[in-house]
Amino acid sequence: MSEVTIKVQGMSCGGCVGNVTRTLTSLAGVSKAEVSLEQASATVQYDPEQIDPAALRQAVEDAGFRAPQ
Ligand code: 9UX
Repeated sequence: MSEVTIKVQGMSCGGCVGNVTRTLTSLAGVSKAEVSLEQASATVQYDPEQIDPAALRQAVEDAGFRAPQ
């Protein structure tokens, strides 16, 4: 299992945190996601054989948020 912290911009309330958390944890290979509104970030535990940080960022973007590198 690997861990990465990605930037997540554009979250404005706890509902957004829930949306991003659900988006990330629904991905195959993701076991845990800790999303912080204050830090504008998400720390994700994932299986590097199934998914990578670029795909995590793309999923966040597809959910309507910004995930710059
Ligand atoms: Mo809050 Mo976010 O009212 O996707 S849920 S703005």
